[in-house]
Amino acid sequence: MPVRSAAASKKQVSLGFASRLAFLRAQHEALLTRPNPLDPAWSNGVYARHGHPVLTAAHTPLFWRYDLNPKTNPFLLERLGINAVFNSGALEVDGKILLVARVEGADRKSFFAVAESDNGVDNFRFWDYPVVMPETADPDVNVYDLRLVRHEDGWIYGLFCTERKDPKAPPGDLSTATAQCGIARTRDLVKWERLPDLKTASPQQRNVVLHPEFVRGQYAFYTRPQDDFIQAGSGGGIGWGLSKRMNPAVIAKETVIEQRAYHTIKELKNGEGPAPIKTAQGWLHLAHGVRGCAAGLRYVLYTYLSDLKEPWKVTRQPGGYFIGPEGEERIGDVSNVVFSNGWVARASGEVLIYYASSDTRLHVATSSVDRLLDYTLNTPADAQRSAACVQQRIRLIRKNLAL
Ligand code: M1P
Repeated sequence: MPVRSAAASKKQVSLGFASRLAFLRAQHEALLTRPNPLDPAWSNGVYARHGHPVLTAAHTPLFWRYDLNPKTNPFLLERLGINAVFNSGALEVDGKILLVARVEGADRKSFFAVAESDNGVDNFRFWDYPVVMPETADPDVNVYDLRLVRHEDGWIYGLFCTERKDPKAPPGDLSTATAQCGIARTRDLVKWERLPDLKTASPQQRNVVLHPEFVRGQYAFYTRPQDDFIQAGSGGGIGWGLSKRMNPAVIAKETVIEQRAYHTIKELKNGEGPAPIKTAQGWLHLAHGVRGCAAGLRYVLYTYLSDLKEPWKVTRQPGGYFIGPEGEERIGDVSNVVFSNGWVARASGEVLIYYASSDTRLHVATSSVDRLLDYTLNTPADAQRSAACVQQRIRLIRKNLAL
């Protein structure tokens, strides 16, 4: 339709802007307030899956993405897109669940942002501003996968991966990077104090997690030494180390306590998830295991238990995976991946397990400490060989058929 005057044109534009904004706001609000019931089709008894993701790119506030001023953005275009919201640290604060999510911009850079919910399964809303994470003298190029830990020293720590271009990369190689463990602490998740990066002898580190209690009077860390940026290489496995202080944190001796193993779910890599939960039976751990297949890397989650007094001693480990990608979880930026760096054990015994799928979105599964312990203590260990697995299953079948 021809525009008859400048005034009419202006009116049309502003009308278009207002109605589009109203539409976007209504759509956003509907997403944020959508209930997240249990998935009725899921029934392994170990945990319940909730049907919808708890956070996605679309959950981020409109005012993070759009310039909402009709004068400077008359078409109401997205100015700073968000690509994904996934791997998230988690903490209960005054009865609310706070997640510190990995938010990845359309420009591939990740940052951290806090989202809050009263019940931990739906109605998550991001705080107005993302986390302003201070940098060290050697600025991070990318930060991600923050593990939140309320340590017995009184601080809330955030340990995360800090990634920088490898200074030793040959000219023209724009992908070789180094990963190390960044450390910051806070009292309120708003103001963060950055501490020096963790020092270990390993050339690279990812998935480093702070143990919530002092061990032998020292800060204790789960590490994941690796030879290069992607490959765990000759070593790998979940490591353990102590440091006298956090500023700076230095691990002189790193020991692998949870090994990778041939033809298992953790053949290529593994890594600690969130900080372990203290139970009467020992420390309950959630970790991820990675294997290679024709489709690339497959990431699944598994649990294990370690000794209460000597948390570096693994006491029990069920065979197989605990959570694997299902349905739409299988597809995303990095498909066939589930990853977790946050869970919350509530006073009621309920456990909220936050896991991301395919580096794209964040989900919640609910369980309880009792169920997770039952699963971890009573699921048979990996029998290592097909014939032994058949015998393992025959024992279960015989028991059941004799009932
Ligand atoms: O893409 C899958 C995951 O890959 C890395 O984990 P890991 O070091 O164990 O291989 C991380 O980049 C993680 O963020 C990502 O989800």
